[in-house]
Amino acid sequence: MPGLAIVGSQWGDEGKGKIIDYLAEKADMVVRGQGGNNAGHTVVIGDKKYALHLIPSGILNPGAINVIGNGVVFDPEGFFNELAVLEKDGVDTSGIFISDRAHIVFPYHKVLDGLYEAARGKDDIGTTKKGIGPCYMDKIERSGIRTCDMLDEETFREKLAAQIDRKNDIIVKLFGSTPVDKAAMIETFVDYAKRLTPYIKDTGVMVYESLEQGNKVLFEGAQGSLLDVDLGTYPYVTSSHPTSGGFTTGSGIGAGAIQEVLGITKAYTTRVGKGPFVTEEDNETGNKIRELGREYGVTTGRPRRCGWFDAVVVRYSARINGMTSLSLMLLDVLGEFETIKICTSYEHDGEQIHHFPARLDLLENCKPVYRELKGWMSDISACKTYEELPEEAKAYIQAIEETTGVPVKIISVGPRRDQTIIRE
Ligand code: 2SA
Ligand code: MG
Repeated sequence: MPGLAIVGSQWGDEGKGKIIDYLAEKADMVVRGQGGNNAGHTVVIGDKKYALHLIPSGILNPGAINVIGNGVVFDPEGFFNELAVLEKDGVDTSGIFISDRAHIVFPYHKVLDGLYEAARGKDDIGTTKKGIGPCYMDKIERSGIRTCDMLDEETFREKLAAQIDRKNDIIVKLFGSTPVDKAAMIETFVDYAKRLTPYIKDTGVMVYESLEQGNKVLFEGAQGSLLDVDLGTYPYVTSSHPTSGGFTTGSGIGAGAIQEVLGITKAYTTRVGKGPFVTEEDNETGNKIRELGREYGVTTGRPRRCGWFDAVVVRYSARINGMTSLSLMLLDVLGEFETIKICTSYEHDGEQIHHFPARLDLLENCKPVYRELKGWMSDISACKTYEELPEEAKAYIQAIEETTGVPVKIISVGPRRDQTIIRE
């Protein structure tokens, strides 16, 4: 820290929630800069498990300010549901602020998410159907509605009414589907607007001033780098920038504000939704990883596709994020494998590929080139230090450092806070 960015180095679900919660203990501020409640960040405290989607993972650490930045697409309904769960548990939620420049997700965005996906047929993206893509479409098209538009009731009513008419036109005329209820939606959102007013601030100023004061600010990435709309496996991506660059425009700070970039990496690879996945094990091995790692979506409950660690992916991720260190997650899950594989490069038509390619048709025909390592075949979930880890696990960590070019500073051997090994 002071400016520490935490990014997912694969396709999301690397365990960012756990590490952000862990590091948030020492942070003054935790900032989300992209995505929306398509994210699913799991934080385990004692025997309580929290699934956070929109609210930054710093919320479980009293004292930290939690900022939902301008680059986030903000779903009021999802926000209040999440808030209710936390408040029921006695979590102090007073330190949450929402950028006045954040775009709002409305129910028609969710309807359109479903309709666009259905229209793609077998070429669907496999979205979370949270309306994320359609909301970013409006933002880029320059017709979106922002939280600052909620602050004046009359303007908000006008803007929303006009937008609902436009969306209903598409829903009815283009898709032949049922229109959304205009009057009911306006009343619901006018009520949300009143309840949200105290949270809506110019958060860019708050983040800037906190950094100026020398505070520790943690930028919390959602999803993963390979889901970046520019740099990921397009079109099988999300509609935002889950890479370190996304934090500058997404929270209104300069690039120089980020001094460290911590890449969160699973000890294997998973992906939900469609798209190429070179090291996928769509077989017994993949099923075993899924069961041992409990690999099911936090937001949608979908089973995740599983496979071996892909160093081509993480090396690429390290480059596009400027990663300074890695946090290796879920290492304990690999404790029941005789042999563990790391993909060091791809092979395509007899040619070796070392840099992650743009072309999906090419990626789909790439074969993984593996380095095989001996598994440790033991339960490491009680290990407290690096020294306590079995030699085979240390060799695996070393191979990851070698093949990705990034030092592994944190190792996670279980979901709890005390199952975290910090290497000095
Ligand atoms: P969207 O809804 O437009 O963002 O979907 C586009 C693609 O992005 C993927 N995506 C995700 N991948 C992993 N984890 C995500 N969050 C949840 C979780 C997902 C869940 O933490 O488990 O519960 O299913 C997430 N959000 C979006 C998505 O699968 C599409 O490939
Ligand atoms: Mg997740």
